[in-house]
Amino acid sequence: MEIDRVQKEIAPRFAFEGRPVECIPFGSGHINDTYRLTCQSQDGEMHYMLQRMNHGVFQEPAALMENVSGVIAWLRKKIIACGGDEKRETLNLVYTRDGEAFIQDSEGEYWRAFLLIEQARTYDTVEDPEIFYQSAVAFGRFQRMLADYPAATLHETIPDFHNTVDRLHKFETALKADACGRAAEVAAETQFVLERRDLAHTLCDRLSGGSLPLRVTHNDTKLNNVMIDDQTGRAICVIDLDTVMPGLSAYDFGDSIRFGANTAAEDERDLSLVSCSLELFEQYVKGYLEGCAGALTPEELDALPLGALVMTYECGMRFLTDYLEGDHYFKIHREGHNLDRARSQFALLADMEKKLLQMQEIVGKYR
Ligand code: GN1
Ligand code: MG
Repeated sequence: MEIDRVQKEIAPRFAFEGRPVECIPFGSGHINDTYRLTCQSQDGEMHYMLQRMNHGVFQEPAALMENVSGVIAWLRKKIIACGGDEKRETLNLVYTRDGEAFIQDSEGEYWRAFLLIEQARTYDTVEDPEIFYQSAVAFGRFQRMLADYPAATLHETIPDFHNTVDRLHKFETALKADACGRAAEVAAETQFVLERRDLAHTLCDRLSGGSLPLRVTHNDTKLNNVMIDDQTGRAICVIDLDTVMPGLSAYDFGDSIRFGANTAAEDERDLSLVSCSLELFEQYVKGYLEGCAGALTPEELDALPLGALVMTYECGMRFLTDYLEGDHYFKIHREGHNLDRARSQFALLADMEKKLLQMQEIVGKYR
């Protein structure tokens, strides 16, 4: 059984304190496989987060881990300088017994480990608007702490990650190839995507035209990529640093809205439940602008609501592309899962389109 193997072959290679005694699947990511590892020593139990990196998605694990360790070191320095708790306010890598940031096992798989942040959790849905507000402050602050990070030293872990025009081309290629014979079934969704081709260009054009600045961004700002402290209810730590790369503030803002301001789950099948909550949108705007603390230009502030539309469009398109290609990218838990996800993203986008003006008014209130 895999967990046995993890415990016997993988865990001993890392500098964990104590003896690995339990290893259980953990978290709800769509890409990597994550485990919560318990180690027992004379001093008691220690918990770690052990991850198998998705080698298909992340083609260069060494470059990826250089980014991750560089970003962690940077955050630690800033947190310590502000008198914060660097053990809880950033991820911390556990190095291997040879001092490396990751290992490759006998089957060619790549693994890495982090300290587990205790008495804190992630949320897959917004149970309380305060949590969403907290996540916004954390992502805003994250961006501010990395504002002076030497961006040129960052490797592009996934080239063209939020290049929406490129995502559109990839969708069209998948549609044409129709590798699984699913194109006919998704005619309505295809039409929805193609009717909105202009949307793919909006942010990309502003970036290439120079009106929006390139910043160091997280690029995967889902609510469940922030740890919330059980006791205080405050967001303490931004996790999932795999896609930290140069990007637009509107991407980070927009992806948070796509996931967290949705009144339904990302993969909801009952589309009547899907909508963009303007109350949650407002909470996020308030928190994000507080966290960014004046760092955004007027053009960036203007682009935030559009970021929500573009990220929702792009993500729906990515799910649909993966469905057409046979579900090789995002983990699925049921037949048609990626199609369900795509449909719910498009329902959300349709609702956002009706609310764009109101979103702009809300940003206006806090800028
Ligand atoms: C993936 O790994 P996870 O679940 O946090 C994906 C994001 C998508 C998201 C959709 C590296 O994030 O880009 O927005 O799923 N990450 C990667 O839920 O592709
Ligand atoms: Mg994640």
